[in-house]
Amino acid sequence: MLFMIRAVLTLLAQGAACVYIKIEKFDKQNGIQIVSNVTIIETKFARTGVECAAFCTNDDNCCSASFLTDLEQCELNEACCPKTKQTKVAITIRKNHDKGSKSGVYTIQPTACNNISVFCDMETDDGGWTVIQRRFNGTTDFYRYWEDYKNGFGDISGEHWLGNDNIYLILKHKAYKVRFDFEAFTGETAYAIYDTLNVLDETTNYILHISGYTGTAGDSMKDIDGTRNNGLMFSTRDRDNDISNNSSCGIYKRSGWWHAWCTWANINGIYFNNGDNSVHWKSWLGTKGLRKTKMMIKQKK
Ligand SMILES: [Ca+2]
Repeated sequence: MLFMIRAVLTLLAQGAACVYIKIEKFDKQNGIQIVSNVTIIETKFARTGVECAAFCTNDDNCCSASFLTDLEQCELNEACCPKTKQTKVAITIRKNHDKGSKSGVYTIQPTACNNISVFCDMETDDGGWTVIQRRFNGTTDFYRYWEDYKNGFGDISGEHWLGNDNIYLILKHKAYKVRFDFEAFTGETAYAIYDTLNVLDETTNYILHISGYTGTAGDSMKDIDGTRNNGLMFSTRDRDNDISNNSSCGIYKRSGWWHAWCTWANINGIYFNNGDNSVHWKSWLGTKGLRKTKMMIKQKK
């Protein structure tokens, strides 16, 4: 058998219609979920935490599930398959821990009946990171319009933008930090972590809140004047919400971003370019184009 089956429990008690368990298909050799086909191959119903636990306990391939006793909700944790218990009021059922610690595509449920496929990075910085953006070979065009950035684009298991609506939904209920990872074409690497990240909904044009930099790449969440990208709206080539009166940063930088005038953090720029519209993190290597970028989030402890 080339594949193994792993159950991922995403149960919610908010109305019976939303209560189910999904069993998803994984590649046995590398632990990556098979997403090209239909990934949900079986759906079961559960009414209580005991039932939730029993499903997982009785299934040799079950990874983990948790039942929140205060909310009477049974769910997969907000982001990636948990390595550690997230809350004192949760019963966590966890088995086959090694299977649950592989990077790959997982389905998460930030709100009832709202599933999002995400790539989980389980290796970097203790794992458990939900990837928002990833580039590593230039095969996906990032010079896109508002609707594309709103809904997300690319291949979740490859280069992609998760989508502003999805980012908003994930960040909505709990506190998150964000990590950026970079690799130059020379092979050098650097990272930047911001202790706080939040993104508001589309009615605000996805206003960004980001603060608390640490890392090795420097803080590039600002523009040439030093104006912070914090507090600003999202802009794309067809929606100019930046603070530059005489130009459109979405066009000038060839990227969707929370542009000020415009940004030092142009990770959605043009791949294989150098200069103002390249994929760059200016505080690290200026406007030299980068080979790999990754933007990912994790719940704060
Ligand atoms: Ca403008």
